[in-house]
Amino acid sequence: MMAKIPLTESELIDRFGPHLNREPPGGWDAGLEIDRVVDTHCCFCGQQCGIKLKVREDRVVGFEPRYDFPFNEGKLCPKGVKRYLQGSHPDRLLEPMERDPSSEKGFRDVSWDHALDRTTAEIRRIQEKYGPDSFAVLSGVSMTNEKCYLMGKFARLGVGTANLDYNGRLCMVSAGSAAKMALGVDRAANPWSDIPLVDVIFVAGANIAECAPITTSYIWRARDRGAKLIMMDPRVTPAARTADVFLGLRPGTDLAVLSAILHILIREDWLDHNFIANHTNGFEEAAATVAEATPQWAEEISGVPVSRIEKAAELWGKSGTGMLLHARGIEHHTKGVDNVLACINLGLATGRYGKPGSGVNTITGQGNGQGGREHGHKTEQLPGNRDITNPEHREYVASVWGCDPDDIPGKGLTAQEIMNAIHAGEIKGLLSICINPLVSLPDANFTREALGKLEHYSVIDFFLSETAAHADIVLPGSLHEEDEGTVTTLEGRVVKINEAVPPPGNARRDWEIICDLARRLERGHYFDYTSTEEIFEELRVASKGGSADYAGITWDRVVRDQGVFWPCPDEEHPGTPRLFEGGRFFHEDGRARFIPTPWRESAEVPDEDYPLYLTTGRVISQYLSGAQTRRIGSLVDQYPEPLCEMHPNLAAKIGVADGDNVRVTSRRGAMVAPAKVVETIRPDTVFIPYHWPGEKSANLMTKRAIDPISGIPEFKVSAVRVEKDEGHVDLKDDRDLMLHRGDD
Ligand SMILES: Nc1nc2c(c(=O)[nH]1)N[C@H]1C(S)=C(S)[C@@H](COP(=O)(O)OP(=O)(O)OC[C@H]3O[C@@H](n4cnc5c(=O)[nH]c(N)nc54)[C@H](O)[C@@H]3O)O[C@H]1N2
Ligand SMILES: Nc1nc2c(c(=O)[nH]1)N[C@H]1C(S)=C(S)[C@@H](COP(=O)(O)OP(=O)(O)OC[C@H]3O[C@@H](n4cnc5c(=O)[nH]c(N)nc54)[C@H](O)[C@@H]3O)O[C@H]1N2
Ligand code: SF4
Ligand SMILES: [Mo]
Repeated sequence: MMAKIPLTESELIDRFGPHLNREPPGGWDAGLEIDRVVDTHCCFCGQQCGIKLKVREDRVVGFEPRYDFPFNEGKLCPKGVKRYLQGSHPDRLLEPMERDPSSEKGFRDVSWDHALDRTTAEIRRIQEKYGPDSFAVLSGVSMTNEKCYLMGKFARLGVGTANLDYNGRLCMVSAGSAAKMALGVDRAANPWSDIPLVDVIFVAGANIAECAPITTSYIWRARDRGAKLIMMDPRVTPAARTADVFLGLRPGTDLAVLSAILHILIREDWLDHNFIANHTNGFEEAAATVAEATPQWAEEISGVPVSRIEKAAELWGKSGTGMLLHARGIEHHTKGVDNVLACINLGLATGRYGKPGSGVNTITGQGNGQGGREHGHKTEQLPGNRDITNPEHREYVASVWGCDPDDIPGKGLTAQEIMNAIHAGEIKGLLSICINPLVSLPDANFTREALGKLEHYSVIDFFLSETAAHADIVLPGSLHEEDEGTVTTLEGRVVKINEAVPPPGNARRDWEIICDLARRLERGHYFDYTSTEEIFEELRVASKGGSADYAGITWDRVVRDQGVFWPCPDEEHPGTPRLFEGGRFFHEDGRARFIPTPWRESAEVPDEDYPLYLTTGRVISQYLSGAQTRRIGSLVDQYPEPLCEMHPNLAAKIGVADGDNVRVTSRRGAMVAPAKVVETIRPDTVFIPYHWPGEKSANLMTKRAIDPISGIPEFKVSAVRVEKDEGHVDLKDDRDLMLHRGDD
């Protein structure tokens, strides 16, 4: 047997990028005549700003903002401005590749026939030997609704595995589970045009200015009208610097503060009794659960002074309109679902649903984080946000797909559980598209070990991501601008992505690759599409009657009306920008549920050996695992490497100055990063952005503990030690790990 010795990650970077794409002065399009300008949307965050791509000779050479798209009205953030540099990037994958340790790149180019046949042969071999669920599929929601829907159907009917999940498991699932449990539907309650109407805004665990930059301008419009701002974060983020009340809590203690706020609302009778009586169930149980949650108790747990908790409760309780916006700061926890339920309880107690300027909303993160979590991408879900364990739902979707309900596998494992099962040797094969788990899952050393155990791994991407570097087969898929389709923005607005250029070289559109794989698996009859619009037409039917109902949405309407908000059950329906009007929720009885959320600790809290909190997140110029933004020169220049944010008191205690290297160690792993000494963080907490791989990965230290309901990992709380360091951390050598792989 020839051992498979891949290149190490640093060797791969030397030979295979990331290289930086830099613009010449004035931009690539300076002085060029442009063939066409294509209206589309940014490929990055869930705000989906409208942009125009400038095309010359089938290459994207520049961009312009779109002033006609009502959400951003021409405003963009630094990533949107430079996103167009990906297509012409020297790292763009142009040929299918197969692992070849003897070649300089670690891979050799192969034909599409060979790459697809080997993938299907491995799917068959592994499933025959170990059972259908031993081959897993991981997918991602930077992709259009059409591709997300297709991946759900492909995993179930093409591969025939229950083990399909997606990167929203690392992102949106705590908010989604809580909203479905309490309100019966998983979507923001309001269009963003409601934000300027608020009297009070409560932002819980969201770095709005850096991660939802355009939302900042909506908040400024409310502030111009005199709206008050409450921010809850262990860091004084840029928007928090302007807050009326800043709740600077210990990571992982939101539930205590939120419970104390409900306690005060009840104590002071700042409640909407009519709303509670007519539109909700379960208030008494929720009230009983917070009976002991006094502000003094919450101060002890969270470190937030009683006076601030009282002030926040008063602002929330006494203002006319009010909106609560939350994001991963409260959701990336083993109690992420409970944290969101506690926010919803505050909204229900004050009757803040279904009215202009009032609501509790998650700020969806990923580009198609909303649409991609509706149409059967999640292991527990079928299109229209149906439930894969519900016999009626299975029957309906089977009737649309033309299969027997028994042909649709059941609920499988969630993303982190899939990686655990790979590590345990229970899952032997993997196909992934649009996800970079080696950088984005917690406990990166564990993920690396797991990847080394796979008997077969095929990946579809347009760059060789750090995870793709561990693949046996790499299939060059399509960039955002190389295909068309729809995405659903963080507001629940379905918008159109337009193709600007065809895929370059021998790269193919993602959906065509998937359909070709299905044909080779002899399941082609289910995947007989000739265009993405045909996939959308099927999605409309499959979603009909589900809570995420797209039946009345057509591509024509989406283009004509600058987007359509779901639910939209028929073509005459105007769409639904604001949910719950008239106090009607999506449960069968029309009522929302208060769900009690008793206090509990995070999975790991600081102790003598690991005395500090590590929390992780983002910076404005980088996106997610960085596979895309670490290749764009001007974005890298803005924030070239991860820095460890710490308070001057902590810096003094461990004897470091700004810029000195510190070693951050948890029970899982360690990294070295320069200290960034700032007064805007709690002295017991350090913050490291997670956009980098290898020895620069914040996920070397994070923990695989997940929320029992949503399955989201606890990215926001780890216990660490921080020391001054001059040195360098050695990664486990992945060559040793890869020697275990025995399929050739
Ligand atoms: N620039 C940029 N923008 C992005 C992205 C990106 O990668 N880069 N990604 C997009 C995606 S997919 C997502 S999910 C969103 C994420 O958007 P956000 O959730 O806003 O971003 P994060 O940085 O993950 O975390 C938000 C804040 O949570 C705080 N926090 C940490 N621990 C706690 C805690 O225990 N409680 C509270 N209340 N706060 C805590 C952090 O200090 C941080 O300021 O951004 C989207 N937009
Ligand atoms: N420590 C820590 N870890 C975190 C977080 C955190 O706050 N802290 N945040 C978590 C969150 S909220 C998220 S959303 C995840 C994100 O984690 P990932 O989803 O793993 O990150 P991405 O960078 O989006 O990876 C997407 C990959 O797919 C490719 N890709 C993008 N679009 C397409 C497409 O249309 N087609 C194909 N074929 N490929 C495509 C990109 O090149 C990239 O390689 O990370 C999570 N990890
Ligand atoms: S990353 Fe988000 S805020 Fe920035 S331009 Fe793209 S969609 Fe807009
Ligand atoms: Mo995310």
